[in-house]
Amino acid sequence: MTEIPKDHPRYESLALREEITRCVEAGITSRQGLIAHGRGEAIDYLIGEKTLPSALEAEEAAVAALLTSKNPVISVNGNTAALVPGGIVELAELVGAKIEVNLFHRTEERVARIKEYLESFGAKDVLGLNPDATIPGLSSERAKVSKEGIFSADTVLVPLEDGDRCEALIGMGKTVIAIDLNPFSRTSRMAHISIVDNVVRAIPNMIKSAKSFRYTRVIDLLYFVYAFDNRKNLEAAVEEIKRGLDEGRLEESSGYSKLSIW
Ligand code: PTJ
Repeated sequence: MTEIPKDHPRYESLALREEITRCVEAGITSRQGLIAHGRGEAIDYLIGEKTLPSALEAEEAAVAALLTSKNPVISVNGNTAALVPGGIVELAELVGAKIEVNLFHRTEERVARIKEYLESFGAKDVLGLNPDATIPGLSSERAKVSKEGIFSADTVLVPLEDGDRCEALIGMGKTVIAIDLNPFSRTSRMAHISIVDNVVRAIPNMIKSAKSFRYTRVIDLLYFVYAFDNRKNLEAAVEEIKRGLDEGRLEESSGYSKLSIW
């Protein structure tokens, strides 16, 4: 582990890298998870490493969808477990969702480690260790699910997903909520509600929303869900990325170094 100085201008980003690396070493996150994390970092940089208004809107709609579902499930992979273990447990409790470990690079040992890790943050009855059902039409290891969890869920929250399972879940008639920094990914395009935000900001925002919705009527929650337009929301995220790039290019030279001979 590298000790990151607290006054480093990129402290938060570097500290997350340390955490995810630690979780690879602890057998929680896959090595491939590091590559996925780097891809996420690059896009996060482009959106200014902040929650966009469009993402906040998607996060509220997602919480409303979870709260109005009969059997909502939060699917957890190695990256999510590393980055927001406590947040997942708190959100699941607030919205009445089950937690199921579901991995692309599945090994029984890693599922058990993630389950144990989530339990150390207070999770109870984490599913995924003994899958007894299969998602039809999906050939990856992600197809292995539990009957009482993802298989029978009406709504599934899938942070850092791959497009194939997203498509398969939608094919099963489920409402799918994705958290994916990439608004161009197949997952983001396909999900019903796509949250283009870093999972480390999205989950705390969703916890806040869930608390603020505590006394909201079901009819009003449903309004949030039905009023949400995923395509429009994704377009807003792409516009924000374009704006960020333009502003970056036009920005005055402050912050840039020049060679003294110039
Ligand atoms: O733990 P496993 O075995 O299930 O494997 C998990 C990974 C993430 C390795 C696996 O699902 C995978 O390969 O995912 P992809 O296809 O690389 O997709 C990950 C998506 O998540 C990409 O679009 C990334 O931009 C995005 N992403 C990466 N980090 C974050 C993120 N989105 C939100 N928050 C992040 N911190």
